[in-house]
Amino acid sequence: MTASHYNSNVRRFLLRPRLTALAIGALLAAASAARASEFSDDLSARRARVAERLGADTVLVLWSAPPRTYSLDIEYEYRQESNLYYLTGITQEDTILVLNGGQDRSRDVLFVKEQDPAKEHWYGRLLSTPEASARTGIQSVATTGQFDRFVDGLLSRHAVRRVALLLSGPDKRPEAGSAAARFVDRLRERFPAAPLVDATPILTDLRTVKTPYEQGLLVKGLAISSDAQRVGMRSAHPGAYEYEVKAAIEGAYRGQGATSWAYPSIVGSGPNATILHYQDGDRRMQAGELLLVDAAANYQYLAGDITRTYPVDGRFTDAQKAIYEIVLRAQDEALTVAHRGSSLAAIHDRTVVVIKAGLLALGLITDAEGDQYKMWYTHSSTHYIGIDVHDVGDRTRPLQPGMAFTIEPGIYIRQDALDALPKTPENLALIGRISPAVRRYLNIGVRVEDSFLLEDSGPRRLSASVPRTIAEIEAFMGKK
Ligand SMILES: [Mn+2]
Repeated sequence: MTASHYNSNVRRFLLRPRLTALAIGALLAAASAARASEFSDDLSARRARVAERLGADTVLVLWSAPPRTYSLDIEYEYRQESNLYYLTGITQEDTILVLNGGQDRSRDVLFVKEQDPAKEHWYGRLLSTPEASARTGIQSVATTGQFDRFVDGLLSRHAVRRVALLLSGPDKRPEAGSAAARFVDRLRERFPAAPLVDATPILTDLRTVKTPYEQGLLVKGLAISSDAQRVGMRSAHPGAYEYEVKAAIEGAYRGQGATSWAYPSIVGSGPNATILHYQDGDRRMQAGELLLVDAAANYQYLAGDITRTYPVDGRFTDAQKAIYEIVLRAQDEALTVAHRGSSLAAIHDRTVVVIKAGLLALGLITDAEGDQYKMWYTHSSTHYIGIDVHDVGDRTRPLQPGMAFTIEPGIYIRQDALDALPKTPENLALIGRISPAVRRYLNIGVRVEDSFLLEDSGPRRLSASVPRTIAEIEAFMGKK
């Protein structure tokens, strides 16, 4: 073996791992670019729409949500700020987006946390700047440490006359103590007159109509949530604990790739079904009771929302049926007005008409004209869904295809509702008249909720596979 052989062998040996690593790196980059492309295209289109609304003289700056401490050195699961996620798809903390109004997208910059092998050993991988660029479709990506210097340059440019931020409260300020608030203080030092604009209405407006990409995720996420609701229905039986049903449902989400709930699961049996946001989950359910389950998954930052109420032993009692049928009818009738041009407010109003008539017929109210029904129907019956489960959007805005919302009427018969009434002569007379009915339906809580996507052909029930009518529920639970 000659020296040159030796050298070339060593070179090959030394080079091979490097080439292999490069080749793998190239493959990973290509694979992630391919996976991300549909998403990054959609993100790019979202940013273009926001930029158009901002106008060419305005620059938008958005910050990631701060991490929240659970206790001592443990943090809550990180949740990205919804608007930043909407425009970047980035779920890391310490992320900042600078979006320029108008047509020119080349000056947009994303700032991400600098990679750090020591921290990544403890807390997981951070995106490299090329990865962040591929994921978001933003050409210029820098590290967060470079943001301050970038801002100095940005603000010295004459072309930027207005700065758009997420502002809130009556005096339209960034959240106190936030990175945005510190930014505004700095801005004010140098440019006391720089006008601040609230970007919230633009983002709210755009987020209200889901993009085709978001619609696909909603459909998929609701399929997972629907399956989980059916799993929950199968796991309920007399003697089971509420937490068993909760665990079965949340296990089903995670087993199908939804990383978490969209909101903390509500699993309430018997009297707990009348507690709107019941959290404990430690009660043992009994035959003859209803179980109310309000639970859905967060799937890739899109939230579903489903509620079913069903008898623990699989058979509704007559009293339970009477209440259930009113709630079901309210949802069915509300759906008939959930069409293009209608509004969430109109959907809710229709549920009120049906529930008032039903409560009057059962003797639970004496007057369907006024607000007596609010003793038993204590919440709004519809909200938008999206990145947030109670998603942003104007409730009076005319519905159009691409909007997603719930319809969720409910009736909850609680002694507390009567006890809390001021003891006026009118109220005492009312209590006297409705007491027999209240005793008959006491502690029954029923809510029926589905998630809908408005399509060209009308509202599509994304949670249609979860048994809903009395006959469907009894049949499902009879052969589970
Ligand atoms: Mn809801």
